[in-house]
Amino acid sequence: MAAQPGMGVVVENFDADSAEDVALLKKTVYRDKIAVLRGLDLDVPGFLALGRRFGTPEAYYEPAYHHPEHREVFVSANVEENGRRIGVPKTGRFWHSDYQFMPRPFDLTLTSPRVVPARNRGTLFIDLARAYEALSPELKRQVEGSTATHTVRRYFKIRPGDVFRPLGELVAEVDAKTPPVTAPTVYEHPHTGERVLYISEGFTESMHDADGRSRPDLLRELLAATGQLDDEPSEVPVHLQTFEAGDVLVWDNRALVHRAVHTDTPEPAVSWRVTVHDRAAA
Ligand code: 7UC
Ligand code: FE
Repeated sequence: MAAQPGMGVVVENFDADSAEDVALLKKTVYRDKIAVLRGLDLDVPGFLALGRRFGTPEAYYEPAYHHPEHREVFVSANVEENGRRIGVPKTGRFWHSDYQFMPRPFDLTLTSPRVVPARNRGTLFIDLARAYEALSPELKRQVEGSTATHTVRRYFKIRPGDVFRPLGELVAEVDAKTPPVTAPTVYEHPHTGERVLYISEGFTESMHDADGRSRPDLLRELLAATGQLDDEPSEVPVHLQTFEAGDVLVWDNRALVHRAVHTDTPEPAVSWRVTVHDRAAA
């Protein structure tokens, strides 16, 4: 394999059957956060098999997202296939980290765009390790010992079968199935040792400081400082990752937040995703 370092490193001639290439790619992803594999030409089983080279895939908890033959493959699509709806349209149009609202977020995300619109293409990323580093000493002091609470509530998608159900009943069901998860605001990345400010505009609903006080002001200030509030200046750059149909993106989901750029025009867009845990459960 050949690669140029930097966020969004492009990798040519990656050999998924080579243990050496897999180990080198993992290192590259933890260091550079995003890798783009070119020219692999994978089908759905091949893409899932590639995911297994990086860890243990976990299927998304909502079946509406599953590929009909391979439940571990999550499908984002705004088109029908042979008159049948496959996957869910317009996913992830908000700053988030995959499964941040679950007790065990995914370590790595692999996506493969299959149909890429001509306009509004790409995915935006912010490096939360870099964001932590860029915080003022005063903000670093304030996040020390604090916790953040995450929930999917605001972005849970109404399923076709939910039509005419009372909203209160749906919200109660979402809360029962995916109760809010509280975790330290900053955690140490197991592979890089970097401190990561693990919050997102989409999923983080509240913060409590080291003394247990609710701190909506601090959460807002941190979201602004990490570049997740539009129109607020921030120290950290937003990275636009572009790709072509058939590429495979592999990213460090625990160190980044991302946001899909979706088209509002009727242009078709389809992508596959496999998410993996790269270590044994604690
Ligand atoms: O439809 C979506 O935007 C999916 C989102 C609520 N969750 C993706 C994830 O992996 O956390
Ligand atoms: Fe996502």
